[in-house]
Amino acid sequence: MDTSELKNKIKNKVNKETIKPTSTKKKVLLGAIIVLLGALGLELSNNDFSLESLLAGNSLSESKIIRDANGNIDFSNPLNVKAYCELDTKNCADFTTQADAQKVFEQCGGTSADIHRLDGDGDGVACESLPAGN
Ligand SMILES: [Ca+2]
Repeated sequence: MDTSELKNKIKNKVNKETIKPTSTKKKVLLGAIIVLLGALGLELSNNDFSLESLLAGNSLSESKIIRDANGNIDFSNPLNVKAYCELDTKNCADFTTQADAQKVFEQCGGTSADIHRLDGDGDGVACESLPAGN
């Protein structure tokens, strides 16, 4: 092995080692972007996943919203409670009726655990400003 060959070998090694961290960072960034776009896609396509739950690091299955035959969120499933009640993700504007808001408010623990702050005045009635519903 002559000197120039050795030089080249060292040069290649140095290049590899200087490039590697950057390319790993890029991969991680790209991965993060893909995950975010994927999560956004789930949200936009109105699939039953809680984006907020995903972003908080919960898995896809933990973030899935399970509904009953009538399309209502099934709070008997603990995963729904996790996806809906562990983070402040809802406002009164997210509900069509007071009854819907009341349901989430109560399922998430009512007045003592009003994570979404749906009952600002603390009287146990969530989102009084919304139409009653049924
Ligand atoms: Ca209230």
